[in-house]
Amino acid sequence: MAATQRAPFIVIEGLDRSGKTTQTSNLLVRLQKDGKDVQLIKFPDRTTPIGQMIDSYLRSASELDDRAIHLLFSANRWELASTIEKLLNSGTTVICDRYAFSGIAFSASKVDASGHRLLSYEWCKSPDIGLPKPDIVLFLDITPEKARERGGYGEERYEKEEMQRRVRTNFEGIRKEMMELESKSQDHTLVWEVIDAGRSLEEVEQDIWSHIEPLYRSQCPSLGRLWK
Ligand code: FDM
Repeated sequence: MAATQRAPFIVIEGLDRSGKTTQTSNLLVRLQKDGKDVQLIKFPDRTTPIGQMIDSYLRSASELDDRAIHLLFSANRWELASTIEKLLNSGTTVICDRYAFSGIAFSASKVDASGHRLLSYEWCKSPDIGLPKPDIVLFLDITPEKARERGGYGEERYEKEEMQRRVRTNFEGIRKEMMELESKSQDHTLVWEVIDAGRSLEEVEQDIWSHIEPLYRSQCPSLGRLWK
């Protein structure tokens, strides 16, 4: 009997109002229609006990130290890391709606009253070192102006224009660092695509598909570890 091939690990990251939720579920349906075994995991996963603490914090129903909440977001990924690995190795594609990159981009965007960064980039990165490494990150990018046109931001804690601007800049910094690391590494396994999410739903969906379909044409390498 032939060994099961590892399935692709897809991460979708994006700014508020980028259509991330719609695009993620459309991708899920498209892969299923294509006959793929696929599972969607959303971070934060608000269903676990850790996820419930995160949910309460995001809705401003509770307060937590900035470091404590950052570590909870990371712990919420670690509690699913072995499940993700098992799914991938048994041939099930995993799509994560947000992952460690959101963890850094958001926490490192927090500032005090004088605008000084509260948590350093390196500190934010460290608890996620060693998590399963995705094959592809699709970053759904939208300008704050376009987001405003789409009706502005929602009610949760980080949904403020200034915060979203800093998050956008941080995502770009993370992309650059990832690409530098990849170019130095032996395996070149991670691809990071910036998707212009200011276009129509159909155009964005097509663009996403053009990056996902090729993943199934070749064999996935053995699963890597983030920042290792
Ligand atoms: N968020 C999400 C973080 O601050 N850190 C993380 O590690 C993750 C995964 O939680 F504002 C933030 C990003 C966003 C909020 O995400 C909830 P959704 O996609 O809007 O539910």
